[in-house]
Amino acid sequence: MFPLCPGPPSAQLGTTPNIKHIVVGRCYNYITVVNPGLRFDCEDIWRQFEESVVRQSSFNVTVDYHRMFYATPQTWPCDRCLFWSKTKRLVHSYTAVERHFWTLEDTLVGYMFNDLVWCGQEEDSGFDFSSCPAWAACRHHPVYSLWRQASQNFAEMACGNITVLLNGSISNAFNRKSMFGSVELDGLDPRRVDYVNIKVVTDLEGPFIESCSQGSVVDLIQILRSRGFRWTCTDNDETLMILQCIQNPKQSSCQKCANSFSLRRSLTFN
Ligand code: N1C
Repeated sequence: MFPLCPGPPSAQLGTTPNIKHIVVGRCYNYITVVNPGLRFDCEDIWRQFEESVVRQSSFNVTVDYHRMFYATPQTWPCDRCLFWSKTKRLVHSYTAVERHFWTLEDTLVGYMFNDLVWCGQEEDSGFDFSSCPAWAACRHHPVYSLWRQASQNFAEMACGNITVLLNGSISNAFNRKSMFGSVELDGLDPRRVDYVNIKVVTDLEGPFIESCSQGSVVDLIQILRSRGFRWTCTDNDETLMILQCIQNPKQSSCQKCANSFSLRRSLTFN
């Protein structure tokens, strides 16, 4: 059985226009501004990527990116890895505030390919800019294959305390078919990882479907236990709730918070 993946909305579109300029530009930005001092050959990385995708004439074969990964070796410190599932938007506002966390998009490969779409053509040797296969064929989808291989590497490297952010407003917050549930969880090594810290966050106004003691999160905890991981689980972490209030201050559950801020401000200014 292969996982069926919920696709990005752009899955039916063709390769992102100007993909080469975007990827090579992001690579230079990463090694020059984001992480100065890293020595990578951005042109070579692009070449390895392009060759993997365009050499692949059949959509029935999984694209093998190992040469590109070989050109982008990267290690990261323990205690920083942040995994997520169905919380992408929130997770990136969270890491913007909690800066010690690292998601896959903070690694070079994740940074270069985030939000892009690509595929080769059956008969031609270039990218297909007019359409790419539907995400339903995801096991062989070139975008899915890259995230799968990147996610596998990311999980295998994780060490110390790691964190997982799950969405408590959907059922199956922990989904065995998701990238986290099918690839990353199995890639984690209990000898390298001290604690798995689960954070379940709901939308401010609900629905409140899953929590640390309810739904699929309980299954995740069971799997972690059986594999010998130590774990913690937190419902509605305060920082995550405040971040949601900043994005949507009119929500009624934010009013208490807003009132206490305005009270404090009036105390300061009066
Ligand atoms: O299937 P998911 O979530 O559980 O995958 C998320 C999980 C994270 O922990 C990441 O480390 O897998 C990693 N990852 C990405 O970082 C990533 N960035 C963009 C996996 N997928 C990623 N994408 C795209 O989002 C990709 O197209 C993939 O299929 C979706 C997964 O999102 P999800 O279902 O919310």
